[in-house]
Amino acid sequence: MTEFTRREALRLLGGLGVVAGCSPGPLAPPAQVWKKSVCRFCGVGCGVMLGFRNGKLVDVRGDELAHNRGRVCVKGSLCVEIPRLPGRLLRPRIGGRDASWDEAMSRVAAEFKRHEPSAVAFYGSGQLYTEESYSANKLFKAGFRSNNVDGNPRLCMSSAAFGYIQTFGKDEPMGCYEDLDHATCFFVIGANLAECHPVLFERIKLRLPKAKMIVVDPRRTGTAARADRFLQIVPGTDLLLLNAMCQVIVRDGLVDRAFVEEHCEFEGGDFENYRNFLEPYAPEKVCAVIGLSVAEVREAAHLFATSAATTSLWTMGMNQRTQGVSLNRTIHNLHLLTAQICRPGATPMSLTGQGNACGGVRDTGALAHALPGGRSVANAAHRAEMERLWGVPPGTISEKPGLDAVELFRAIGDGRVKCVLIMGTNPMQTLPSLEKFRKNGFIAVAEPFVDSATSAIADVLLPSALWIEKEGVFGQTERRYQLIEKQIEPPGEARSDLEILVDLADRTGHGALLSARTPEAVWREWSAISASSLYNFAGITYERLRRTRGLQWPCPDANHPGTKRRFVGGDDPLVTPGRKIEFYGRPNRRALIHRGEYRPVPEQTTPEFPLILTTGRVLEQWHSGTITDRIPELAGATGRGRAFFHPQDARRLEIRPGDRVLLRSLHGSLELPADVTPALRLGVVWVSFYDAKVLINRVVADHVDAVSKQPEYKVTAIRATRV
Ligand SMILES: Nc1nc2c(c(=O)[nH]1)N[C@H]1C(S)=C(S)[C@@H](COP(=O)(O)OP(=O)(O)OC[C@H]3O[C@@H](n4cnc5c(=O)[nH]c(N)nc54)[C@H](O)[C@@H]3O)O[C@H]1N2
Ligand SMILES: Nc1nc2c(c(=O)[nH]1)N[C@H]1C(S)=C(S)[C@@H](COP(=O)(O)OP(=O)(O)OC[C@H]3O[C@@H](n4cnc5c(=O)[nH]c(N)nc54)[C@H](O)[C@@H]3O)O[C@H]1N2
Ligand code: SF4
Ligand SMILES: [Mo]
Repeated sequence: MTEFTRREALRLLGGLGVVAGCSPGPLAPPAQVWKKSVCRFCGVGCGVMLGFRNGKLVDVRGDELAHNRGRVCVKGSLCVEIPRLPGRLLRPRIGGRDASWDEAMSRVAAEFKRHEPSAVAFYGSGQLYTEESYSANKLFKAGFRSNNVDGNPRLCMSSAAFGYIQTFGKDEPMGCYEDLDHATCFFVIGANLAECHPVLFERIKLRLPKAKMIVVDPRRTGTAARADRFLQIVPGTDLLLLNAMCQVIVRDGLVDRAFVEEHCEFEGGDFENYRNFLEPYAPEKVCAVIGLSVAEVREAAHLFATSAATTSLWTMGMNQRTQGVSLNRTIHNLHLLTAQICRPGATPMSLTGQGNACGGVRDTGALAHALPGGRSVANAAHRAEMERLWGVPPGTISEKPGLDAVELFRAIGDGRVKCVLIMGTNPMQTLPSLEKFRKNGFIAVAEPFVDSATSAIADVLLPSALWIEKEGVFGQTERRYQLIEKQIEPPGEARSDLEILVDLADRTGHGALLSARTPEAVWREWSAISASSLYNFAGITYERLRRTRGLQWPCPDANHPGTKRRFVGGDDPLVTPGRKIEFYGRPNRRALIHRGEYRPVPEQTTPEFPLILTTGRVLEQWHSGTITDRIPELAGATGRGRAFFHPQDARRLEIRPGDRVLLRSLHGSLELPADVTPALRLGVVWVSFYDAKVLINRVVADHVDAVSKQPEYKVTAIRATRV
C-alpha cells in the first residue's frame, strides 16, 4: 500500500520529468532519520535526503538545501529502490563458479604480475568515486607503469575536456548553475535537457518565456518543444552552423572588440585572418547543407550576441562527433567574440553526463593521455612533478600515452592488451561497433550485478558495492564536490571498488603506493596534491563536506567559501588581484579563438545506406539499464528498445509500429521493433541504447575525433528493411 501510494504519485508527477520531492503517503511507516546524500545518477548532482527506518532506506526526497532546491527527477526519486534491486552479485566468480575473495584476487593479481606494462589496462568510469578513480590511476600509472587507464568519460566528455583545455588552458566549465537564473538567452545545441538533465531544465523553464531559448537538434525533443527557435539541423553539420553564426557576428559588427583585444588571441593569425577564414561559412553558402534557412541562422546569431546574458548548454550532440573538439571550441568562440562570458548568466557550460565524470576522471586525470590536476602524460615536466608528488623514482611514469577506450578494446581483441580490469562500466553494451570486439586475454570485471552484458565476458567477476553501500566524493558540472556517505552494508560479500584496488595493490607488490586505504585518507592525499595545480581544492575536507551541500573549487584553504565563477576576479582566488577577468590557464593568460575547418562526417548516406541513425537517451533509463531497467516503474515507462522512424520514411519503407526491422550499417546489423514519430527530421532514425536485448551499438559506427578520441555515436549511415 505504501509503495502503491508513492508510485502513484510518481506516475502522475513523473510524466513531467521532475518531481519536487515525494513523501511515501499517509499510510507509510515514516522514516525515523533523514540523512543528506547525492542522487546516484546524472551529472546534475542533485542533493537528496534519504529517510531510514530501523536502518533500512525507506524514502527519498529532494534536498531543499542543495543546489537543486528540493527537486529531483523520476530517477532520483526512485533511488530508494537501489538497495533492494534483484540480481546482485553476492560472491566473486571465476569462470562462472563461486569463489572466495582470496582465490579470485589471487587469480587477478597473478595475471597482472605476469604481463608487461603495455599489456595491462584499467577501464573505469565516471560513476566511480573520486577516491577510486584516483587510486586506480596511481596504481596503474605509477605502480604497473602502464598509461592504459581509460574509461567511459572517453565516450562522453573527452571532446568537452579538450575543448576547454585548448580554449582556456584548463578543463572544466567556468560557470555555475546559478547562471541559469540570470541568463536571458539559452543556446542549447546537441543536448536534450528535458530528459537528460531534467532538474536543470526545470530551472530553465522558470525563466521562459521571458528568456529566449534556441535549440539545435535533428529531433524535436521535449527540450525543443519549449524553444522559441528550434533549428532542426541535418545531423553532423553543426560546425557549419556555428561558424556561420560566428560569420554573422563578425560581419554584422556584433563583436565586442575591447573584450577580444584584452582577453583573446586568434589561432594562427589575427582578427583579419579570422574574418577571412569565416568567409566561406556565410549562411548564404552553407544553409543548404545544414538544412536551415539563412534567416534562422542570422536570427540565432543576433539573439546569441545581443541578449543581455547568453548561456550555452551542450552535451553529446556536440561531444560524440568526429569534430567534437572543434565543435566545443567554436561554441567557446561565440562566447568570446561577444563577451558573453564570466558574467552572471553568460557562460559556455558543457553539461557533464555522469555523476562523477568531472570530479572523478577529468580532474584526477584518469584517462590514457592525462595525469592528475590538468597534467598530461606527454609532458616531461608534468611526469616529473607527479613522480615527486607520488614518491616514485624519476622515470617511473611512461612517456607513452596509453590506449583510448575504442583502441583499448581493439587491442584486447588483437592481443596487444592481455589483462584488463573493468570497473563501474558496461562496455559490452555501450562501446560503438560491438561486432568488432573479440574476447581475448584475461578480463576481470568489478560489477554489482550478475547479468550485465560485460559480466558475460569476465574471467573473474568481482561483486562491487554501489552508491550508499560505500563512501566517496562525486564532482559535477559546476565544479562542486559532494560527499556520499556510507549508510548501509553491501549485500553478500560485495566490497567497495577502493577495497578491491587496495587488495590488488597489496597482492602485486604495490601496497605502499596505495597506503591511503580509506576514502577519507585517499581524499586527504589527493586534495593535498591538488594544491600544486590550478585545480586547487586543498580547502575541501571531508569534515567540511559532511557539513555542507558540497563546495566548488578552486578552494585553496579551509576558510575559503569555494568559487562560483572561475576566471572572475573577486570570486576566483587564482585570478591576479586587480583583474576583473583572467584566463590564467593559458601561458599568456588569453583565451584562444579557434579556426575550426568543417569536414563532412565519415558516415555519408548512399543509395545502399540512405538513412542516418542517431542514438541517445530517454528520461527514465540510465545508460545500459542495469539499474533502471530493474525498477518496474521506469522499465514500464519506456518499454523495450525500438527504432523510431519519421512517418514519411516509415510509409516509404512500408514499416508500421510494432513491425520488426533490420538495421544494417557498414559496421553491423540488428533486428528490433519499429515505431514512428513525427519528432524526427526526415531521413533520421532514432534508437536509445538502454535495452540489453537491443544492442544498438552493434550497428553504430566507431569513427573517433582525431584529438579527443571520442566516438561519433551520433551519426551512422544505415539501411532499414522490414523483416
Ligand atoms: N535519463 C538519462 N539522463 C542522463 C543519462 C541517461 O542515461 N539517462 N546519461 C547521462 C550522460 S552520461 C550523458 S553523457 C548525458 C547525455 O545527454 P544528452 O547529450 O542531452 O543526451 P543524448 O540523448 O545522448 O543526445 C542529445 C541530443 O543530441 C541530438 N543529436 C544527435 N545528433 C546530433 C547532431 O548532429 N547535431 C545536434 N545538434 N544534435 C544531435 C539527439 O537527437 C539528442 O536529442 O545525459 C546524462 N543524463
Ligand atoms: N549508442 C550509444 N552508445 C553510447 C552513448 C550514446 O549516446 N549512444 N553514450 C556513451 C556515454 S556518453 C556514456 S557515459 C556511456 C555509459 O556507458 P556505461 O558506463 O557502460 O553504462 P552504464 O550502464 O552506466 O554502466 C555502468 C556499469 O557499472 C555498474 N555499476 C554501478 N555502480 C557501480 C559501482 O559503484 N561500482 C562498480 N564496479 N560498478 C557499478 C552498473 O551495474 C553497470 O553495469 O555510454 C556510451 N555509449
Ligand atoms: S536530474 Fe540527475 S542527479 Fe538530479 S535527480 Fe535526476 S538523475 Fe538524479
Ligand atoms: Mo556520458
